[in-house]
Amino acid sequence: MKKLALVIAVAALAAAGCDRATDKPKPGQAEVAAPEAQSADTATDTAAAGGIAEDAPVTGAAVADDAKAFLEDAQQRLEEMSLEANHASWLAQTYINMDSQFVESLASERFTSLAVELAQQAAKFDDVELDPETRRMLTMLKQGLVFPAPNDPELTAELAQIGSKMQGMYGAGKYCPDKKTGGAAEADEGKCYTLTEMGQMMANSRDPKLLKELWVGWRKVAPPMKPLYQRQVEIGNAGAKALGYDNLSVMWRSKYDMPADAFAADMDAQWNKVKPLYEALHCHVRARLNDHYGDEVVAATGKIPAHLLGNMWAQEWGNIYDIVKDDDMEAPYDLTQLVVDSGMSEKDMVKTGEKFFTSLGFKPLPETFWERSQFVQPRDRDVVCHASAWDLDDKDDIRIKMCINKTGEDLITVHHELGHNFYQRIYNKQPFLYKNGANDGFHEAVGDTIALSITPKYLKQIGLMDEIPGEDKDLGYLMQQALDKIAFLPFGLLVDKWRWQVFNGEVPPGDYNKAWWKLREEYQGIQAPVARSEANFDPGAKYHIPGNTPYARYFLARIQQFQFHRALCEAAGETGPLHRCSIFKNEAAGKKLRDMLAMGASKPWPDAMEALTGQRELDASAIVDYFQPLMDYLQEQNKDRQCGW
Ligand code: X8Z
Ligand code: ZN
Repeated sequence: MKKLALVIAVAALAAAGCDRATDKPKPGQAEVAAPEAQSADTATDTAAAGGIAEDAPVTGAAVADDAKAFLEDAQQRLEEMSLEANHASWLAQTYINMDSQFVESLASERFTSLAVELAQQAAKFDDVELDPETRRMLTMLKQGLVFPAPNDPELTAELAQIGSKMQGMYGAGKYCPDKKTGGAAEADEGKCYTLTEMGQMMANSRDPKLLKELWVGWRKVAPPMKPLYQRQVEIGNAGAKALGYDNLSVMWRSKYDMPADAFAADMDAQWNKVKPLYEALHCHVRARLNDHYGDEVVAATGKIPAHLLGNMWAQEWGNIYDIVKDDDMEAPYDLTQLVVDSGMSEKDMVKTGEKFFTSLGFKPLPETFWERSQFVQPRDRDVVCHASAWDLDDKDDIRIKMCINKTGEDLITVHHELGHNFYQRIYNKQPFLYKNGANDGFHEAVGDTIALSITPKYLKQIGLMDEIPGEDKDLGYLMQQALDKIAFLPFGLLVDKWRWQVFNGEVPPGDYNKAWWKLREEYQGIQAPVARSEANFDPGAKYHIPGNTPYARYFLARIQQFQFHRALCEAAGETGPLHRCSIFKNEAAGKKLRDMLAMGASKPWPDAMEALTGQRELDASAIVDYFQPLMDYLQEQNKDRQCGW
């Protein structure tokens, strides 16, 4: 979810990246410049006035009170300022034009400069002994911005303008087939395709020529972004330095209640645990694609061409289930078919999601949610269609922004977005700086956790299915799930691996695209279907790069959601296999979830994890166990194949 336009600056403070509010400042390793000394008296006066005097020494017993007064004032100012920025951002994303971008970037600029000013003031308390609560809030204040600007009005304005511009370029991006050279998509002469339309075509077409054309066509949106992105990184790095971080990479990785390098190492450790599952799935999918398309299109060994996996970025492969399944591997249901057959509208899809949450004891969504959300793509203007959830006022003005298609995939995404909104709503009694997820992975995991309960049993309960299919259908169900959940993992990992290398200078602008494809090939075992060069900027064709939404959160969420699901099913007293468990209407599970979510960011994330699961760490065993029956099947299928790439 995104909170808003502040993406750039403080996303911390506003709505959520697909919840920008998610980026409110959070604690983490403080690699901040040593503070200057400041006397207690001076600190008191200046803090009460809403600022810390330049060069004033911070020492003495009264400093704790000063810090508290400073925090109180800072939170109030940020809350006020974020309101303006959030509304401007909503406008810019739902009416993309030059005026809305102008207004958004001004609001974002004001917000960033306030947040930077406050972050720098917070750093002055670095060497002072304070109670853990005050320390946590100060750290969050310092770490709140996604792209901090240095303390320079011109650079702050430039950064804000770049952010609005790139977001607009992505949102308004279209592929217009070249009529002269012709193409598979040429049938509709003169038509330009939106990303939403192309996404549907990538999901459903099995024509490799058309798929390749769309894959290449969409990526034409990105090269003009490259100089903007490069400049954004320069300014953001200067901003991170001014806050005492070596660079933005360190700052981004410092938001997880552990040192930056320990966080990166934990991500790698989790990846290593799920990698065998990914490799087995990759091997099987490649073999099936080879059967379907033949050697000319997909070789039986090596990397898989990226345009054949049912998704514009090859990040989730559920749309090619029909190619991957065995003849006798019937899935228990086709969710798209169920949605279509039920005759439900886009709004009904959201109502269905809401009902799941209210069945767990969450308050129904406010009337304004229904009045102000965007569910369908408007016909008359450009909007940013990438799904997001918003919290505009940190109280009750929550909304989602989607361009819903009546598909199973979008029904799941509705649950994902509502997870952000219900989280935002339930922690809205916390102080401003704690109105956030325990970490950003938690925010991304809530709705997905609920969606893991969209099992046949649940679908029967809500009248979408007549009978619960027998266990013989379980393997098909697990395959469908794995094509989305397991296939995503390396992509979830590599997007920020790329950004971390760009931010720390390991990858210079002249190597942006080469480094991107190196990671795509190494981790996902896929390859571009046509030659790429530095004239391309393929990372820019993925929303979260121009949209400045950190991505490690989605990798974390994929691991965490299975831990959450396992714990909630246990609370619900479910004893069967996890893939058959649904917590719909379960009071005990609902209470456990609500209690954890209500903590917001008030405690380090291991505390929140423990409250729900009894564990204090990420534990990939939940996802590995969930898919064990499928893993057994894949190993059997792959036994005479040469796997790997
Ligand atoms: O961006 C999203 C959500 C909004 S937070 C729709 N997701 C990532 C993506 O689409 O790339 C959810 C899964 C990963
Ligand atoms: Zn999300």
